[in-house]
Amino acid sequence: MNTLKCPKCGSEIASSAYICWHCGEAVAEAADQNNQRLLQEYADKMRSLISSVGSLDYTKVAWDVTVEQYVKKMEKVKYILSQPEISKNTGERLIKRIENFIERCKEPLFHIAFVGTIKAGKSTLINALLGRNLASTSVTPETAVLTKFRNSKKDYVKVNFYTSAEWEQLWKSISTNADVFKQEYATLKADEVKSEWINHESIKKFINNDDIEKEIERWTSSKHVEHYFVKEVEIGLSDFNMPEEIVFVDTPGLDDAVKYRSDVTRAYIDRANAVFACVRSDSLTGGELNTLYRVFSNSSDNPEKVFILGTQWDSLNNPEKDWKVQKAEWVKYLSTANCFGNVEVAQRNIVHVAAYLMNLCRDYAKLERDKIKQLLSIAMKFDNMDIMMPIEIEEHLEELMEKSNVSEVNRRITHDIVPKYKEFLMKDIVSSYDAINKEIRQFFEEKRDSLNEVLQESRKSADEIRQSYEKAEKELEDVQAYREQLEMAMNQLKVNTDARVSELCKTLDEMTKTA
Ligand SMILES: Nc1nc2c(ncn2[C@@H]2O[C@H](COP(=O)(O)OP(=O)(O)O)[C@@H](O)[C@H]2O)c(=O)[nH]1
Ligand SMILES: [Mg+2]
Repeated sequence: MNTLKCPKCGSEIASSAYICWHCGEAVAEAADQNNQRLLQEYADKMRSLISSVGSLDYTKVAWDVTVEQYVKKMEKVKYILSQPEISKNTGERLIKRIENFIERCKEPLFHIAFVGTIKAGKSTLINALLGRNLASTSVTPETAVLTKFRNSKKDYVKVNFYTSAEWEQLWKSISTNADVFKQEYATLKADEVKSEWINHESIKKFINNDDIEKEIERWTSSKHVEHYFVKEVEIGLSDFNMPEEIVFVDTPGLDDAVKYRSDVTRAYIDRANAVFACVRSDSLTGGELNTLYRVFSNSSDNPEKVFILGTQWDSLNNPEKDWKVQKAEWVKYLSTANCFGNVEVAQRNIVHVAAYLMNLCRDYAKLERDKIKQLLSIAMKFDNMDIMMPIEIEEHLEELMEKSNVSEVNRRITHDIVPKYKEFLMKDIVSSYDAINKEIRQFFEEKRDSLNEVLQESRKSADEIRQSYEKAEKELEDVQAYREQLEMAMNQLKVNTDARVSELCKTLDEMTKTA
């Protein structure tokens, strides 16, 4: 790039620049007065933009100086992008991305997302990890709301609601065959309470330990009408056995009949710092593989943060034998370069789990008859325990809990993720910052190219005007010349005629004289 020094502030700028972008001084020579006026106008605008950007009130990021620098820079870019001349049509998407980035930089939170299709067993697993049933589970699709769990001194539930614009988008995205959704929405007479909850400001309630289950159910369970209008729930737990910065996130299914909700999950995969993708251990279908490929494509810098869980392992006819066959298949598909990259990591990060079995064992003392029966039928699948009667379950409880493999999932979190979470988090922020920077550069390059096109166009039209003016002038000259020729001819004619007339008169004179 050819550069020159700004005569005012001395900064180096491109020699093709019109205005110094450090101080706003007009540095180009204007062709005429009109251009001089325009240049001055833009230099004034630039100066005022530079001074407003300089005095912006930045979001404070107390936990890391580098991240704070990133936030400052992004807030400047956001301010510039928000100028009406720039934001028109194209800038808004980029502004949204920048806002999300700034938001995630505010706190050093490490999100562990549990994703997968509806009924894969995500919520049941979260309950097994939490040690109590807090996430709603059911045979019908249940988790429609992004639900976050994190450590807190006092238990609380914080609820965020959809804005009317978001609700409008959500409503439009309901698939035509979402009969169950529509039916339940009508049965619960949700439309009648809609206006009460849409645009509602967020609610944060501190709760006594025993009441928290009811409170969570009220906002997240499909049995309660309010859940339709809830966008996100955050649950603070005093017995959440993880560092303060770790957040578990239960997500709506990726095949939710309300596309808006599954899109939220899809977008969330990009935000998550580690992903536990839940797939029923008996079914790795094409659709699920596609989801897994997407998960990997968003974690390409570190596939070790992706775990594929073969859920509901106890549902296999012969869990131990059948899973061996299944897992060999999964490893084959998922050790490719676009996934785990090698067989060893795939072997390690594909883990089977039977969360429901874990929860039944955990709550054994309070189980009702039908649940005891379920537990028995699962326990009977393990030949080595030789369990035939309900009474025999009790002495094998520890063993059954170990079989559920929940402790292994827990170990992955506490051994493979927690000790390295700060390092992972910084890497994620840096790579997300780089990605946004790239997009910003691209945006401005495109903007510059399209402005250049406009400039070329207007130059071209100026040329055209000049050409047609020249043409008209030339035509005028031609007309002038023609007129002159005509005049000459006329004069000649007149002279000739005059001569002829006087000749005629002379002849007539002569004739009359002789007559
Ligand atoms: N047998 C068995 N059933 C499970 C297991 N995990 C979940 N389920 C059942 O599968 C259904 C859906 O589970 P849920 O956790 O709500 O799935 P989600 O939609 O992925 O959150 C429920 O009826 C659960 O009881 C498991 O490990 N074993
Ligand atoms: Mg769920």
